[in-house]
Amino acid sequence: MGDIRDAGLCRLAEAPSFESRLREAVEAEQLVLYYQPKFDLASGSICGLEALLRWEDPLHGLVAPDELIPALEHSDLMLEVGSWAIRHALSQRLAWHISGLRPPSIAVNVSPVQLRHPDFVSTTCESLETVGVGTPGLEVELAESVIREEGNGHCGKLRALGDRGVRIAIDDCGTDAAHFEQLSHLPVCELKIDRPHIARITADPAQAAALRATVELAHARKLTVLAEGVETVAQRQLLRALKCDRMQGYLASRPLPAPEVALLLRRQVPNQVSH
Ligand code: G
Ligand code: MN
Repeated sequence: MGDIRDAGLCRLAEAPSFESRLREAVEAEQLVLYYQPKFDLASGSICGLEALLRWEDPLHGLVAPDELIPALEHSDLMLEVGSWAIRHALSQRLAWHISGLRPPSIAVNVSPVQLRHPDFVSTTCESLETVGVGTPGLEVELAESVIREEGNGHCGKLRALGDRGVRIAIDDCGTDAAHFEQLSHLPVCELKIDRPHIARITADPAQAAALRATVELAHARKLTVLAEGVETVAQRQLLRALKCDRMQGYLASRPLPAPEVALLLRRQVPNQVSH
């Protein structure tokens, strides 16, 4: 566009028109959720789905979450889109349930902007009441940095969600044990180890040892450990040997649009039609 003179200096989200077009996209319901399955490492079965926000921008094509989320946080749209994502993911789960499938719980990424809002728990519980199917149907993923910096201040909210059967997962975790002490005060169920750490485990024995220690500490606290961004068979084999519980990544499945998830779930329940 004419007013973007230096593409190197002007990232997509900083373009003057980006925010207003994003606002229009939200109003026109152009944002969609993709779902990336989480797999149990021992059995290979699907044990969860992570909802990931996408925007099919007619001008720039698919806008990735790492560009989209900061733009939403920078505008005042994050609260609205964040609670839409929770409601929409739960409605989708309900729709799969009604069509005879047995959907696992759905994880939704929650921004610190949402977590800080005084109505976050009540809005989430409202969605669970209107479109939830049993428990545990919802998982909330919070970035490790947010938990480290302000987790203690949100303890009451996390407990209130935990009491409603919502699982809390810590996203983008490292493998240093420093934060375990803090986590022991919070109702956390799962640690998701960030992709760069998983990418190194097969080449770097020290990284594999650090992950082994993390898994042991997590299990001692009754937490599950999920490896993110698993891309090779060798990584999966090592993760099994290290007693990691779950995995996510392109090796098993990319994030999928809802109709493809339904096909995948149908294949998981071969006796489905005869019931
Ligand atoms: O921060 P969070 O873990 O929620 O980010 C998930 C992002 O990682 C998604 O955008 C998803 O498309 C991407 N992703 C998921 N699995 C893989 C993978 O195996 N490899 C790579 N490179 N990216 C992945
Ligand atoms: Mn996540």
